[in-house]
Amino acid sequence: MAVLSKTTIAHLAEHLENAELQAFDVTKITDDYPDMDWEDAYDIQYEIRRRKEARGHQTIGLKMGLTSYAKMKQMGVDVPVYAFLSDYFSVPDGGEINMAALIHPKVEAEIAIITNQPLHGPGCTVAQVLAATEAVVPAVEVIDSRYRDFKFDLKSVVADNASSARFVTGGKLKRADQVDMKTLGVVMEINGRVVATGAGAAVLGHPAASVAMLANMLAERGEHIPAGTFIMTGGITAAVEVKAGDSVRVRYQDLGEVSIRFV
Ligand code: OOG
Ligand code: MG
Repeated sequence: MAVLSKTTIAHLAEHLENAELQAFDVTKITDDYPDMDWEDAYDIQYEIRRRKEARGHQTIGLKMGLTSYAKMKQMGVDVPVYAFLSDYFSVPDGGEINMAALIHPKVEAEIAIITNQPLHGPGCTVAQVLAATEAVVPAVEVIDSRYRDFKFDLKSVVADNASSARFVTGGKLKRADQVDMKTLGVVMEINGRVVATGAGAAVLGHPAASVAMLANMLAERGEHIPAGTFIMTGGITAAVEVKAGDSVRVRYQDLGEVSIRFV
């Protein structure tokens, strides 16, 4: 049951997208709309997606967020969320990210998958996700909440496309039966110093559980995960702040490494 009017949804989508595109921070929207509900929050996110697609941007994937205990604890929340990835979020491996286009970016080490069959909820399971996994891919996400000081509640962050800003994939691609996503280790380094470590199990016990949850959450809106979808399963460790000049490298067990530099 949505609470906000269509006009308010459109206004808030424009407000948050402007903050993203012009790189300025805003106060969290629940301060002004304390009664907004989950459906409103996703309606705003879908309206931002519609605006980008109307301008010719393709939606090239989906992501889950707040799927690890480290992330939930860092952000003070307890339920995962999902969001979309637009074509211009993608940065090549080894590439540069311009700090001027972002507000206060942080980096996250993630495991991504690409599906080869549609996944429908409710009731989607880890086994179904594994059977529908074409490839497991290493990914680094750059999140950049549009909210001041990265402070938000869940509805505000859902509306803000779960802080999505940039992402990088690289390394090696493996089939689902060639890697154990649960024990797969990751090591994040900034300027050669290890800043975070973890394993796939940090993400809801198994990264595939994150994809199953995505299918089940999408079902609430009458949607599913189409075959061929690229999905980032969520940060394994807490997100790490970066500044201009930082080189970020994440090494993945069996999957090679991904790197980016902030300028
Ligand atoms: C929300 C986005 C979280 C993840 O991987 O957990 C996310 C945030 O923490 O700003 O992308
Ligand atoms: Mg993430």
